[in-house]
Amino acid sequence: MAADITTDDPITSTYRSSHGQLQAWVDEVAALTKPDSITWIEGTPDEWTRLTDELVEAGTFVRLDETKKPNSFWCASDPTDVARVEDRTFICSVDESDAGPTNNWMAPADMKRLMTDLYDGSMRGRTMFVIPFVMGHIDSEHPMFGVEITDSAYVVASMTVMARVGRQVLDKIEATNAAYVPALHSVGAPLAPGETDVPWPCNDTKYIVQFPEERMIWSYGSGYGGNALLGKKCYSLRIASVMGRDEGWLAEHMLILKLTSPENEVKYIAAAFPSACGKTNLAMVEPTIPGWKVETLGDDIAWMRIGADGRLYAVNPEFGLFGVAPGTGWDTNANAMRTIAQGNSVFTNVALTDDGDVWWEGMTEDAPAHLTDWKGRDWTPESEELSSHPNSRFCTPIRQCPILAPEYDDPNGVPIDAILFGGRRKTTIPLVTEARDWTHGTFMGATLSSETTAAATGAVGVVRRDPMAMLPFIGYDAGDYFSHWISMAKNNDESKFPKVFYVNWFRRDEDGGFLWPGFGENSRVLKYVVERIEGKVDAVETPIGLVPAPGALDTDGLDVSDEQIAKALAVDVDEWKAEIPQINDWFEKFGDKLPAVLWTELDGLKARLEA
Ligand code: GTP
Ligand code: SPV
Ligand code: MN
Repeated sequence: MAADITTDDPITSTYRSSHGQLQAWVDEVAALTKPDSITWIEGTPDEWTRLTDELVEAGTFVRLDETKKPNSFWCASDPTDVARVEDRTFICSVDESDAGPTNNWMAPADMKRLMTDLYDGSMRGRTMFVIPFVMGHIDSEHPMFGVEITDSAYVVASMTVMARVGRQVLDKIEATNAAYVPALHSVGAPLAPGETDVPWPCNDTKYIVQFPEERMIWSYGSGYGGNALLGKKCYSLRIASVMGRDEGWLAEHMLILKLTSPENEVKYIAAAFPSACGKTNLAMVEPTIPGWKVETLGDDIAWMRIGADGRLYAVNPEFGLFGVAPGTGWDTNANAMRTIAQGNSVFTNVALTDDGDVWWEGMTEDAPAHLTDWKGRDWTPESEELSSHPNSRFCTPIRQCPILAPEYDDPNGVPIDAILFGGRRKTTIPLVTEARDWTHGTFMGATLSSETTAAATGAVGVVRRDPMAMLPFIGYDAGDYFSHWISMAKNNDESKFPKVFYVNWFRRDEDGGFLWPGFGENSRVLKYVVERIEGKVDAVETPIGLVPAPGALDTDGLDVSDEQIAKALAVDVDEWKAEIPQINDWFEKFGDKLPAVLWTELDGLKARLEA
């Protein structure tokens, strides 16, 4: 089936597509980037073996011990290429106003000129891989196809885990002459003849670019996850959010979980927390309360559409987990540990143990006596630096998750009962607050704030507004995005919509300790959410929304003082008054685009705080 091409093209290719427009694009990219050869990705186990062997040979991968992590690899990036680069990320809409005040913008023609220069010859000495992929189910009503062209074998291996890729996808694209999102990626490190490669080629110049009207992605200079695995944030959030705006659905930075009560009542919950703020952990949580069961549907991205019954249905478009490694251990996230234990995974920027396994801070209480750190240096518990980069990641197939819900395979998704917003805030934000209605819930999402994390380059621990945990991922004007959220309930039956809650696992006491134990104990908040939906427990009105009535939150068996729980739940009017001018400044950014009802929400909040 994979026939060698017989044209006078000097670049060899393993295949020529019958999809004329796709083949023309591949030819055009090859003519520009000038790779040595072109490999179309089939998605077979043999191909995975060949690729990963080559990555080991190249020094990019170290094969882990087969008895510890079968078919798995350790990888260290260039120390400068470890996270998403938000300041290098652009929404190149035709009109600048469509990118809105939260995105970087450049005119599409200017960006294309600039990047065409960068791409010219950028794949010299390398293989150009063509990865046909689909986000979500291949047999869904409207499969969401993409094709990533990349000169990075690391990206191919990672995309093979994170998305459904290969021959079957290409067959369907060709058979249906389907539209697809073209996604071009180059690490920007051409090799001169005879030049030896480095383990992690990349370029100091980086551009992560979305062309929303053309539904097209161009990425240059970085090999890191969100910058380079273009099906993930670039397609499934930035481009998909624009599609959702145009077509009446939502693409969100949300986990999806299934919660079953001791009475066997099932609820589906989606939750938006900013990067490195707890989605993977909550998606796989092991409840500490007896009889409650959580199953996983997704840990990062949810696409949500109104179903025939008027409810909001969510699917996870991804095929793998790209999770934060540090803090993941048997005590905090045993299901993630069980998932990676099955192997078939890539670990980037964690530490390597002397017996061919991986380790990171938080995996076990005691660190091994000796490690190779993420920068390849000897490491001991006495070392000054962390063994693993704070944004080091495991990349692992979601099918290996032992608590994957069977509904993961349903292309129609699951009907969402509750949406949680949350962030990392040391102060102000209580453990759980319930919105009065969808508009108030949208206000909570639109004003969501969180301390920045290592998931993006730049300062860590700085409080910023991160609306719906989508600040770096909204592919258009954020004011229009808020309007889209408001219109979802206007154009549909709000009574069938999920209830909205705002949670904060990260509030601190005077000594800097967490007030709430988090992790498995977060199941208590999930239980409260379900019991609120079912009208089984009471809540109390406060200026910011509804909070648990005394006794409504199940704290049975929790080893935390009542006083501390009260602090975690408290609505401090003075702290909230200090929040008002910040929300005001934030809203001002959006000018006329901010839905008037959000100003009304803010006015109401102000008035209630003053009362
Ligand atoms: P992205 O993949 O970047 O979108 O992040 P995520 O939201 O999936 O974050 P993840 O669940 O990987 O958590 C990031 C960090 O927060 C990890 O170090 C976790 O150990 C830590 N964390 C998660 N849940 C809790 C919690 O309930 N309490 C505390 N204190 N830390 C938590
Ligand atoms: C995030 O930063 O929110 C991630 C990791 O989930 S990345 O895919 O790199 O964006
Ligand atoms: Mn994420």
